[in-house]
Amino acid sequence: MKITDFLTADDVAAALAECNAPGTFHLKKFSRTSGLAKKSAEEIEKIFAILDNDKSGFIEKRELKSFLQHFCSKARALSDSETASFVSAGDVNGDGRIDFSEFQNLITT
Ligand SMILES: [Ca+2]
Repeated sequence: MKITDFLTADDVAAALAECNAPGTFHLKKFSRTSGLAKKSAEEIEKIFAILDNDKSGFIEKRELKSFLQHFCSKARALSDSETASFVSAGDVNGDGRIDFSEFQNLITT
């Protein structure tokens, strides 16, 4: 299963176009445009499991680097500063990684 199975191709293409230039990735904008923000808790759980590549139960910074490639294999990698802002925006308990409830809050609020 892929994340794009939960979204429409047009919405994914629009979301990727908005952050094509390095340094322009903003998760909330991406979530709204791609439709991620409107997914149900069950769907977000499946999406989280896909992003948690090593099945640790957390999304770590190294897994975030390839975030955009889950939407298009040719998409760019996120930069260190983009992954750092991704984590700092969502990491409520300060452990340096994103758990499921943090991820859900990040993309839906
Ligand atoms: Ca992980």
